[in-house]
Amino acid sequence: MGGVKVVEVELRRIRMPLVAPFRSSASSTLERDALLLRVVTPEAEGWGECVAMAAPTYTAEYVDGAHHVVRTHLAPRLLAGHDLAAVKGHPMAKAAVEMAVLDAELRAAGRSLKDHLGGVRVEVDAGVAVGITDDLGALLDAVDGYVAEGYRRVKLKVQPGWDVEPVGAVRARHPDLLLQVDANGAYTLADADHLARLDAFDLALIEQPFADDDLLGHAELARRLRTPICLDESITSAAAAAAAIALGACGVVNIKAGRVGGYLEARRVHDVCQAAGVPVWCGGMLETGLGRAANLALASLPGFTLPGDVSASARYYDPDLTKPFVLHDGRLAVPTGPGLGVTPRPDVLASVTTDVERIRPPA
Ligand code: NPG
Repeated sequence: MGGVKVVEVELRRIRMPLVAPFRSSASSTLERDALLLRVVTPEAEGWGECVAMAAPTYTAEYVDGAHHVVRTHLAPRLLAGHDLAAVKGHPMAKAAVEMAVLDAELRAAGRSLKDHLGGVRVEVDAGVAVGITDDLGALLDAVDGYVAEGYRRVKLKVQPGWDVEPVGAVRARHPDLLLQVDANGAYTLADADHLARLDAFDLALIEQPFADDDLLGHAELARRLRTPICLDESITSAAAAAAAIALGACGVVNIKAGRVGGYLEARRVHDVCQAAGVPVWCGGMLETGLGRAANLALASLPGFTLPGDVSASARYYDPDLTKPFVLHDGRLAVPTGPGLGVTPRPDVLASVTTDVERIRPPA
């Protein structure tokens, strides 16, 4: 993102109904209230999607806050040609700005995000995240449906009171399924013996069992469990990944560009993990087709050896904002066109937009 001239930044809020509600220990969502960015350069325009949710329950960021920091601090700096690194924190807001600028630059250069990041795969295995349900029957029905659709990996959300029993029930019904769980930090080290009961189910990993700053707790748990520990919220940068790996706090890393401040830092997290022999996978944040396209580009890098939370559009949206991503034999094609390789469909975009604001450099 070196010295590109941006002449306009558009901030657009959208509200998209979810195909099915999504519930975890960190959030409960019926519709996606998201911030989109469109940047205009003399040569092209580019789209960015901010993954911050309505409430600050996953990490500290939330969509109104991200909107404010883009409008007040990031867009003016971008339009003035200044570095965004001077602004502390706000990785999801920065990632959205970077995504839009990268898209514009790559479109002007006729180069795909996949090639720019160093992607090597033309398609990636699709995984799906299944939220907490009202009862076991609803969970088993949901998992059966996704397995029938061809998903190659299932992740179950867990929390205290919803763990050993539902995970055991899914495992009994699907003995060979690539299965993993995600706690979004809902446990503490005092739960270690209880969590060790999950070892019976041959899980690929347990994701973020403890609070994001508890690297030592995760390292202790890793010594007590056979199931590999994967970190999500804890991994805020390539430096954080290096520290977590050195401490023995994780054997697997979930990479989300929004959480680490952008796709370029996400690639650096990938590089750190690959050098350490730590497998990575691409997380998801209920992205529209724009973010989904970028996630597919990221997931095409060589170190992404585990299926991620990159699902078909239909898992979340109908219609999607872009041409829908569809499963073919449990896989999704990585876009190959310039930039993200996709753009919003004007009719859908118009129908989901709740607010638009354009910022230009001061005259
Ligand atoms: O498939 O996009 C997806 C969602 C995958 O479970 C998923 N995301 O904690 O990883 C997570 C969770 C999440 C969703 C977190 C929304 C924050 C917001």
